Amino acid sequence: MLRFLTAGESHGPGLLAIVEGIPAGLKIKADEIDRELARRKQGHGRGGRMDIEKDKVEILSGIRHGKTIGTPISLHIRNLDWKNWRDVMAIEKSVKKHAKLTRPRPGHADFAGYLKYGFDDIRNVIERASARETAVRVAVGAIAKLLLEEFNVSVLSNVISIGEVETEKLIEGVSDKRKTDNSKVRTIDGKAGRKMMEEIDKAAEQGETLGGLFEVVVFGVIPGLGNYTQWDKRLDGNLARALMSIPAIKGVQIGEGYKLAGVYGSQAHDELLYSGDNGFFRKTNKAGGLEGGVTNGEPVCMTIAMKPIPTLGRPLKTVDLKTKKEAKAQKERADVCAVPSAAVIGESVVAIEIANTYLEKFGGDSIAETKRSHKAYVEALPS
Ligand code: EPS
Repeated sequence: MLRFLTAGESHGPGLLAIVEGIPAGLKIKADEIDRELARRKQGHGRGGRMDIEKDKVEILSGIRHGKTIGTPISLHIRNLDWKNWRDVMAIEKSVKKHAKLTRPRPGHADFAGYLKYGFDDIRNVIERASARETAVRVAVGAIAKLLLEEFNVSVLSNVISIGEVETEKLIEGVSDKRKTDNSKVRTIDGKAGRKMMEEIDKAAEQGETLGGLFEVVVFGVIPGLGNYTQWDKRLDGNLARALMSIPAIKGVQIGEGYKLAGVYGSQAHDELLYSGDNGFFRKTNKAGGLEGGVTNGEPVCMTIAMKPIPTLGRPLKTVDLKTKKEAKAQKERADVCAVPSAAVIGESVVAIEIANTYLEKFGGDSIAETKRSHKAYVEALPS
């Protein structure tokens, strides 16, 4: 099965991931990973840091002559901003004195991390709590996406709202990669996209930040991924965990989620139909492609809620941890809105979870072996 760890501080020398479980024979080019990294970096409302970083992956192991060889894949992304932080983030004891961060931002990991570790400098918390880590997770997700391509599965996203500006929902459950990639707020709805950008500019002028909603949809999945026989094999649970682990994510809905809580059962479920031409089919997908924690053959659809970033131009009240006096929360360079980037990160973590279910179900030390087993299963599915 697929597993990975990441390491690296936001302003340290770089980010690392070690990925284990990708079968041998998968074609991978660094450019394909870089393309995903570039998608994550973009978006109206990103801060100054994104002008500094290039986000190019260096592959250190696991790939030979363009193909995986079944060994752990190690990935490295350099932080180009590191050169500006050599002293503050020095590995060895620094000769220079550095001001300590002691004014936690409400909504950030600052205060909880200070209590948990007993630090006297919030810098030790924020370097790893930072969403910078997601760059290397997107690199892992890019590999998962390449694996899924072998099975004609694609994972796409679409921003549905930023602040109070919502799309008209005409595209619910569908994403058009070309349109979302061309949108600076990663939305398929051009008109709403323009309003979202205005909303972000307005927030920036006021020293504010904005969150929003985005959907992630998995197209082309076969039925039977995930498992209802044990709690930790239920795919809906694993998708929710993966998505909730993205910084600033506060909610994950599968299918029509919250709406289903308020309607009769007869209106909440997707009736099963059968025709000679189509075999089994549904007219609706309120379940978001998952029943019992198992894919049912419909696209897997999730809606994800991101809170506004806690680093404000006009900071909230806090308490200085050293003096215990009321203070304004510390200001850091930050993004005004990172919902478009979060959508790409959402695609990536979902791709990792879905790729894992393919490997769990079909196994195989080589892609050829995984594909043989997949083909046999698909051919034997009742039609
Ligand atoms: C982040 C703060 C900003 C963001 C960063 C996440 O970085 P900095 O403090 O260097 O300005 O740009 O996001 C990234 C670096 C990234 O690659 O997405 C934070 O505090 O979480």
